[in-house]
Amino acid sequence: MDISEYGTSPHVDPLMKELDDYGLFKHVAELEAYGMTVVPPEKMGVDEAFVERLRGAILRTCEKRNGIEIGDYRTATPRKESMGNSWLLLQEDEAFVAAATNPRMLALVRWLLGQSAVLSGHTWIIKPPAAEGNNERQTLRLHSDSHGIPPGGGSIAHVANASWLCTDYAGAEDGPTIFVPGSHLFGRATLPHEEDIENTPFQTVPLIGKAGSLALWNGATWHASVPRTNPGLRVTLVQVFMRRHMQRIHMWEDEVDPDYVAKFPELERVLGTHMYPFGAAGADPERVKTMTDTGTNPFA
Ligand SMILES: O=C(O)CCC(=O)C(=O)O
Ligand SMILES: [Fe+2]
Repeated sequence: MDISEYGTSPHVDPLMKELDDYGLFKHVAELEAYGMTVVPPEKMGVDEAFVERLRGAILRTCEKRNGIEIGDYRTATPRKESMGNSWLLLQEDEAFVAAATNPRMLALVRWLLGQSAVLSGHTWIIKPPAAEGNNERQTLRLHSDSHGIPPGGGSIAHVANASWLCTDYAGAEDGPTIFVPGSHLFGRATLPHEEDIENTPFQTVPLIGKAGSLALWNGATWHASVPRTNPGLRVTLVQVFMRRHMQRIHMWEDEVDPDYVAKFPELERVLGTHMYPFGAAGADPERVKTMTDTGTNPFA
């Protein structure tokens, strides 16, 4: 029996089909059980050319925006603090559109956040080797990305982090993100005395994956980051998705040329709209619909 074929649940039925076609159910189960999963490139339907294009777009944009020269990412040692102009990337390169609209990624994101999930914001992380004079805030304390969701709001995901690894994360030497598996089930953010990875009582696991993998986590899953001791740069594209009721990081409608967005229908969908704010004339019926639908079902 295939329940989705009965057509009783229009929001989740198409997702079941997509996740089955893409062979992603293991990753859905990991998201439910552990609050995180890493999908290898071959299951994401991406190849080396995709990774090279995305990594190249990140490095080039970083050089241009911040007025620095990075050169070969396998040996470079730029200062972390010199690479800070890193948000709002869509129009820098169409590689960022491809990253934000990968169909397999969106199937998993919509599992967590519903069909109305929106891209809230995106940024890169370029992490150089920690060394004398180049060690600014390399250790990130344990935290949740679900800012603003109080305890009690944790039975569904409100935020998802979909990060493309653009270099290999083979072990702790690569300076990976680390996670507390299952911590999304606590339904609250970390408290100050839980955040120091040196003495937190919670067990962590490192994110391990080849370049081209997608690391996806429920925003409520506690995570941190450790210093890099290997040479070269860790390069990551961080994409934050949210349910539509959340305040997005970027007001895309003010930031991206509508003609550019109109070229990519899936992009138009994930940039989303919001029911609020109202003008003096009140609600725009078009924008109300997507918001009221989400009140009916967590997969809407
Ligand atoms: O540097 C890292 O891997 C951690 C980044 C992080 O906390 C995030 O992307 O939400
Ligand atoms: Fe985070």
